[in-house]
Amino acid sequence: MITEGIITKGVGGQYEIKITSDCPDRGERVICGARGIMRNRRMTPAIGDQVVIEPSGDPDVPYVIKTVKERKNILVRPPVANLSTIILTFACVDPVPDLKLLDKMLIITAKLGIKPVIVFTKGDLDRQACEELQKIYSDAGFDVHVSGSDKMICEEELRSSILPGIIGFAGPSGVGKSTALNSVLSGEVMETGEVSKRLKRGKHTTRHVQLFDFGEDHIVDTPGFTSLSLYELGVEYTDVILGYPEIRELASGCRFDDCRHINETMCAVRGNIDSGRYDRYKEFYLELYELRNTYVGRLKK
Ligand SMILES: Nc1nc2c(ncn2[C@@H]2O[C@H](COP(=O)(O)OP(=O)(O)OP(=O)(O)O)[C@@H](O)[C@H]2O)c(=O)[nH]1
Ligand SMILES: [Mg+2]
Ligand SMILES: [Zn+2]
Repeated sequence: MITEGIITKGVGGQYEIKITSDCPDRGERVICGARGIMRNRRMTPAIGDQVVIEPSGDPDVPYVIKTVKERKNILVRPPVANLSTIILTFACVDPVPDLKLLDKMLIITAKLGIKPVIVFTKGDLDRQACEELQKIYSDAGFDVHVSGSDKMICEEELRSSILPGIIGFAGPSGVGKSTALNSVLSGEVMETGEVSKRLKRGKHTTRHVQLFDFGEDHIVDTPGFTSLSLYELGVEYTDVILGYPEIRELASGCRFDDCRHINETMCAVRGNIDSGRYDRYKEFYLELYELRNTYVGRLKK
């Protein structure tokens, strides 16, 4: 009989697996090694991976991962496989929201086919700032929620936005990902940490990706991160528009079919969307275009 499961946690080179196949052990969590698969396939299993396991004969590590099933997607930052929905979590203050990071995440998740949901936290600290951000991103076409310690996001509210499957939190340290996860699960399952008073930055309280049951679905907490490179993640300049539904919507009004919305005449986009979002679009596009051409140029020499 084949035993299948989902990786819920990585523990020092070993993995915790929740058994999902129809057997008496369904729902149980077991410890697995990953003997051989990393070497043979040059791949590292990730939290969220569906795996086939078999007994190892070793009582300390009773199972071993035999195969990792084909992934729907893998998000490198944070490292989670098979996400259906990502909850991009940013505080409206403390720490100051890094909208460049948010827009990069929106491009990457669109490219990977993961549904983005945006949550702006700490509305209790600056309601107006949160509402302004909510307006910018909902006008752009995204599903946006505001939460605050006076009204935390709850399971019901989140369920109105997510797709079934694996739902993951992502965002910088100290924005309240673990706090929101605890609220959604109505329990203190993850430790939370203060934001540094002097630097107004999070202290990287969550150190590992961890997957929890969420009814029939699963929900994942991840460590905060501060930066990512679109180029290193394989994003092309032609992909940038994927993260900009509001540009795609207006583009049919541009004079030229191949308008890049950068400096073309009679562009229906430039000047007609949020200026911050537009500036970041242009910056990403030009930077990736430049990097691509430098690289191709170098190859030709
Ligand atoms: N005022 C206020 N504080 C909040 C809110 N949400 C979270 N916090 C606080 O912000 C701090 C950081 O919260 P965490 O949940 O640990 O943040 P995190 O995003 O999980 O951070 P890392 O694990 O470091 O990536 C804690 O002191 C929380 O109590 C909120 O909506 N309002
Ligand atoms: Mg955390
Ligand atoms: Zn245009």
